[in-house]
Amino acid sequence: MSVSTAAGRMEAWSFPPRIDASYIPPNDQRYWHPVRETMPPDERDAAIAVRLREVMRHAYKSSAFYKKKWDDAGIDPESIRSLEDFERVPVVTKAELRASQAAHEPYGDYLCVPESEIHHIHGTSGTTGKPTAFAIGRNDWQTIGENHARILWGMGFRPGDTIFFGAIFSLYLGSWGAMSGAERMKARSFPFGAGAQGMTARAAQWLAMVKPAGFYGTPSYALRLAEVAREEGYDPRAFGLRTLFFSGEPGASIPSVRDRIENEFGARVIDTGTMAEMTPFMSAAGSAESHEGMLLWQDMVYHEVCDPATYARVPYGEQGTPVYTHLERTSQPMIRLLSNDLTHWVMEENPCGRTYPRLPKGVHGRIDDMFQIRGENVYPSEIDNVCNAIAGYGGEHRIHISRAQTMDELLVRAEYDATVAAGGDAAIAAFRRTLGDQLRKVLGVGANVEPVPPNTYERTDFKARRVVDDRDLYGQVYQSTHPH
Ligand code: 8LH
Repeated sequence: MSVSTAAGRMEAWSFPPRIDASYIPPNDQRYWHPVRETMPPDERDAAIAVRLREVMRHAYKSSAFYKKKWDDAGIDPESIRSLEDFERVPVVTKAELRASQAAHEPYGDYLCVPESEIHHIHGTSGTTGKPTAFAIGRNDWQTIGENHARILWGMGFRPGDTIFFGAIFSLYLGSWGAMSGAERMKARSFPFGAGAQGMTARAAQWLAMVKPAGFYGTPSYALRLAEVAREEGYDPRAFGLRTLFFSGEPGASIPSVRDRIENEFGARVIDTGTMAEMTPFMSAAGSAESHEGMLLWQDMVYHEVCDPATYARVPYGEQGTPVYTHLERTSQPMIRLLSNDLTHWVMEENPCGRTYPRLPKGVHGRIDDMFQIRGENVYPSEIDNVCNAIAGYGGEHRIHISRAQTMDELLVRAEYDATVAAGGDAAIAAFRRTLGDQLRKVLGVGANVEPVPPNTYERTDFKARRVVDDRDLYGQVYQSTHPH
C-alpha cells in the first residue's frame, strides 16, 4: 500500500491538523480513531515519515533555531524520507532551549507561530535558575485537547464522567493539559488543584461528596491523599473512583507502588506522561485493557527509544532514552527532544488491540538519577519498588548516596508503620532485616538500612525527590584537601 493511501485512510490526519470539534465516538466504541489506532505499524510508520518531513519543513521555514541547527548539521528537511533518515537529525537538548530563550526572550527563536497566536503560557516549575516558557498556540491547544480526549477515551472515560484534577494549576502543564482532554470529550472536569495549605484534607471531603470516576495527579500525591483521608476519617475506597491516572514521575508503573495505590482506592491505576515541552504529554499512556506500562501513540508524537550515546533507535526489547517529536504541534514544535530518561520498549500484541509500541515498565527514571554501587547500576525506582512491597513500610523513605573513601555507599532510611512501631525493638529489627535482604536480592548489592519512625519525612503534593546525593559534598571536601 502506498504511503498516500495509508495516510489517506487515517482519520483526519494532516499537518497542520484539521479537527472536527463536534466528533465524539459512540460510547461503546473502544477507539476514538479506529484506523489510526489499529493500523499495521509499517503503514503507520510510512505515514509518520511523511509527516516528519512536513513538521520539519514548517519548523525550518518559521524558526531561526531549527534553520541554524539543521544547516549546521547539513540536514535538509526535504531529504528526510524514512524513519532511518530521521535518526540523522540532531537531538534538541533542554539546555539549547534555555539558551534560545535567554537570547530571544521570552519564548525563544523556535516559537514557529506569530506571538498573536499564543493561547496559553506555562513554564517549568523549577525553583532554581531561569524558568523555561512554554507558549502554546490557539490551534495547538485544540489539538492537545483532541489528543488527550482520545487517550482518556482509551483509558475508559466517557462523556459525563467526573474527573478530579488533584494537581497544581499554575505553571504546571500537567493539570491543564490533562483537563483539556476531559473538556473536549465532554467529561465533567473538577479542577480542584493541589499545593495550598490544608487542601489535601479538603480534597478528601470533596472526593467523598462528589464521587468522581477519575483522578489525575502524581502517584506520590495520591498516596499522601490516602493517608490524609484516613486521618480525616474517610475511607479512600468510598470515594468510588474507577481509574486514577498519573504523570510526572515514576510510580504508576512501579509494581508495588501501583498495587498500593490500587488497594488504597479500590480503583485501577494508569500511567501516562512524557515532558511538558511535549504537550500533548499524554502521548505515552496506558489504556483500559493494556493498563500496564504505556503505549506510544505514535501518530500524535513520534517516540523513539535511542542509544544515549548515538541517538540512533535501539531495537525493540532494548533499553535507551526516549527522544520525542511532535507530529501535530505548530507552536514550539519539538523535533527530536532528548529526554535523558531511561526506559525500554517492546512491540507486541496489546490487549486493547492498538498497534502501538509499548513501554512495559513505563519510564524508569532520569539517567542522572541512576547511580552505581560497587559496579551495579541502581535506580531510585527499584528501591521505591522494594520499600512499597515490604509489610510494615510506613510510606516514605530517603536514599542517601555517599562516598566513603573511594567507594559509593547506599543508605536507605525507611519509615516503618504504626504496627511495627507497636511491636517495639524486635519488630523494628525484623523490618530492618527484611528490607535489607530484599534490597540485596533486587539490587544485587548490599545497602545499609536505617528504620525511622512513622511520618519522619515530609510528603509532597507534587513530584517526590527521595535521593540525597552526598557525593558532591565528598568531592568538594576531597578537592579542598587534595589540591593539585
Ligand atoms: C515521568 C513520567 C512518568 C513524567 N513516569 N517519569 O506530567 C507530565 C509532564 C507535564 C511533566 O511532568 O513534565 P515535566 O515537568 O517537564 O517533567 C518531565 C519529566 O518528568 C520526564 O522527563 C520524566 O523524568 C518525568 N516523568 N512523567 C516516569 N509517567
